[in-house]
Amino acid sequence: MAGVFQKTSVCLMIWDTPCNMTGYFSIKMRASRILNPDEPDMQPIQEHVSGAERIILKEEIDEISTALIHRAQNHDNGVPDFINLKIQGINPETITYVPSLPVYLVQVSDHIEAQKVCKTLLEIAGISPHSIDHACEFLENGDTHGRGLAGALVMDSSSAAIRNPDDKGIRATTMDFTPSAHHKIQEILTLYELSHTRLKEALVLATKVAYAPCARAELCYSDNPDYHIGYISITGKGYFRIPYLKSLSAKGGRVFFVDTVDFSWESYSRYIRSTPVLIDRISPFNRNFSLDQIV
Ligand code: PML
Ligand code: MG
Repeated sequence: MAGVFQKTSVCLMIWDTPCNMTGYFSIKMRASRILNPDEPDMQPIQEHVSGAERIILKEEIDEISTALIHRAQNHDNGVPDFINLKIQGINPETITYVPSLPVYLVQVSDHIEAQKVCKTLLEIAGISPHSIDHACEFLENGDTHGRGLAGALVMDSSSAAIRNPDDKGIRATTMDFTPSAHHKIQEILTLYELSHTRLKEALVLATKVAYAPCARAELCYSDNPDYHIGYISITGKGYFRIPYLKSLSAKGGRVFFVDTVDFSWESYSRYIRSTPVLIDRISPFNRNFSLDQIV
């Protein structure tokens, strides 16, 4: 039956001690629905509804599982008919611990200024004008069919060549804050009145991507139609959060800029998808950052 929640699949894999001495578990939720349930003769068309993931301690599994299933069923994108929840122990030897990127809250008054700051920052990061134009054009208009990409485009920072081998976007997954860093970021977000935003999830993703082999920078416009905020992150420099970056009609998405020298899709994609990365220290937040301070 259309639009009726049908199924939750839970897949629990416990990695026993001594491998899991730190007690961390990856928990991933994906919710989708069939768009053509009343057409049994046709191939089912599955639409993504929502997804989220955390890296948590064993004692948090019950609470976070419930929260993620609740989130899956209460999303603006609609009611799912399939929810997949996967919980997997993490071998502690595979975890990379990093500090979060320093955050710069950029002050701009409109979209034109936001775009100017964006281009200046990407130039400072060493991205060629050609690659900047291609990336902005892609996030504005989507692919040749006018569609946004599920996952990110990986682009050569000088030639604008696309490194994704199969026209599919790559999703950065398996990353989070440690419990104490999580507590700290919540405190900072409350102080800056940013708790209601998407900054926390975006910062953890941008930080992981910034530490990837050959990473240079990232450009993100939210793919949520009602969210106009975007960011540039630059490896070794920070997360520059820019209001009005996205035009109202933009498709949105992410572009990861990489250096070509020594680039290997195999090791890059393995890191982006599956190396567990935990932020264990929160770097400073800087308010009222403006173009004058950049040029
Ligand atoms: C923020 O700093 O508020 C997040 C900006 C990018 C959001 C990307 C998304 O929609 O997930
Ligand atoms: Mg999104």
